[in-house]
Amino acid sequence: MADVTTDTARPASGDSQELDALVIGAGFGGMYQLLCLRDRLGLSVKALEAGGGVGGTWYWNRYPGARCDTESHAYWYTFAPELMREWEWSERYPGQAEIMRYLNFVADRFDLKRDIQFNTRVTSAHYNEATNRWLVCTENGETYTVKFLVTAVGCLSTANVPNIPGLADFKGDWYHTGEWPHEGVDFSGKRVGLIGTGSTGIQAAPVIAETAKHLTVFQRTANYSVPARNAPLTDEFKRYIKDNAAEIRTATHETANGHQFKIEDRLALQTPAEEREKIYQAAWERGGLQFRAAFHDMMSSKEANDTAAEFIKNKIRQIVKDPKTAAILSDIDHPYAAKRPPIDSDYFETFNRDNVTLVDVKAAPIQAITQTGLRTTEGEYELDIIVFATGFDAMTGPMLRMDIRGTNGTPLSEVWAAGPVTYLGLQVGGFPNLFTVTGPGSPSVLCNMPVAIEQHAEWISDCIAHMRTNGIDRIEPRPEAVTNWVQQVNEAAAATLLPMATHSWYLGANVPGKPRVFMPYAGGMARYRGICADVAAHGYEGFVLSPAKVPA
Ligand code: N01
Repeated sequence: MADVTTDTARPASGDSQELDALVIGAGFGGMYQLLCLRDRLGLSVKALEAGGGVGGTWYWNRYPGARCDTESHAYWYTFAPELMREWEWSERYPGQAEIMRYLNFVADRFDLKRDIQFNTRVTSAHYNEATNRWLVCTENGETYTVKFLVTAVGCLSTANVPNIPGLADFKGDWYHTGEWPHEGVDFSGKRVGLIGTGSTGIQAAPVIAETAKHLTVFQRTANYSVPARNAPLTDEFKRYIKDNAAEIRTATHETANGHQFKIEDRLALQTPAEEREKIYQAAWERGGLQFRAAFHDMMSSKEANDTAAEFIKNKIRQIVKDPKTAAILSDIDHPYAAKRPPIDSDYFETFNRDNVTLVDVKAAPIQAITQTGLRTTEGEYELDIIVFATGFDAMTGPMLRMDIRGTNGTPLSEVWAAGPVTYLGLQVGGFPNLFTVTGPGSPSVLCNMPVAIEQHAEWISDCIAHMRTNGIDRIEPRPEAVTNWVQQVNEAAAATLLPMATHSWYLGANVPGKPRVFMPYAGGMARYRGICADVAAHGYEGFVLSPAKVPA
């Protein structure tokens, strides 16, 4: 067992604060977990948050065009009916600023901020087997000794800035979208280079193009996108939300992705071509992520998926006037929605602007960033600003950047060396009383996040309540339960087309050297919810529950 007093988790100064529980993070997940543990269980608990305010992902991702891809009436907390009555969204998809207002409203409404310590980054968490406590250290040198540790660190909170030679010499300014300056960035009169065409780049490009002198989009992998069709909510729809809040909540609990819409039962391959085209056209006009729900076989049959892929590729060719640009944008190498499908507001239309250029960096890779711009194998592009919309070290990155050690001082990085292994995405073997909100192995990023978060936070607090009622002090998964769950995660992914996007961040393929393992559980949120409920109903099957040690 590691001696926690002699390693990096040693208190730097002063006494360690003792609490029942500590939550790391104060985004959607951390805020609700804090509320559950403090207000429902009555624990002494605090949340530590690296940012200067609540919001998590939304606190950091302030890039131009940042907006949620989930419709607002499904992107909120549903645990309190009064909250759903009191809050009113203004648009079909909430923008970053409105989500921040919402999360601050919730934090104030439930007086959460008094137990959140901001500007506090956790650097390490070491488990002490003798005391059955976690010793948690922060960058500021504070330490906490807690029985329960819950990480709510988000799945997409570790920015991935690619290691392109020469970045340090660049004389202009550069930014990663996930660490955007609070004061914003003025693009007017500037030559801007945007690297990355995932959901973020696709949201940002049209907005940057509005004010930049010139925008050059560097595309490595062409991507699908469907119009979002964002618009202000009508009074009638706002009334519908208020009158049907409970039904909307139930719907999000019953669907595979935690959205309010169901995946249609009909099959693309059994639908006559003309009718299928009409269905896709209607879904295109309606807009949004619901496009992928148009047919049941879209994510399980490549042939069915091809019909959706071809429909979108044709749309790109119709929208983009320059045939060469249209060809590069529509040369997509993976099935539709095998990578997270973006939705957009005028993304493809942006390439019809005089001040926007597309550069294919798959054909001519980026070689270096120079003092004055960026060089590919085909030439140099003069730039004043570079925007990296290059994604995140997703799911495992936020956990592994902390020095987390379990029993015997074993580092989490060692246990996850070949990819994340968890039981239900909730716990890791050998890390007792450590819970992960939307951890790898749970539906997480394949689900509408607040829905996944509420289920996790409630399951975790129910589990801790069960422990307290039954004199149980320690919980961790059995090795065979972990092995079995990892197999289920793999099988669930294999039953879909998701692994066919071999360069996706779902597989960790966007970060050099990261193990290629499909990380989220693709079996569907509704099914997962049932599995977790069954596990709890059967006395936390698959977990080892140990009573408090009798003093010697
Ligand atoms: O990141 P990504 P993202 N040279 O990893 C490219 C969520 N989200 O921030 O595909 C050149 O998807 C990379 O190219 P390739 C959502 O879950 C939600 O866009 O690796 N290019 C790709 O094009 C989403 O999936 C919302 O070949 C490089 C891009 O950068 C997740 O966040 C909004 C490169 C990265 O795409 C991440 O999306 C936005 C290099 N060296 C995002 N390295 C809402 O719902 C990377 N790329 C609001």
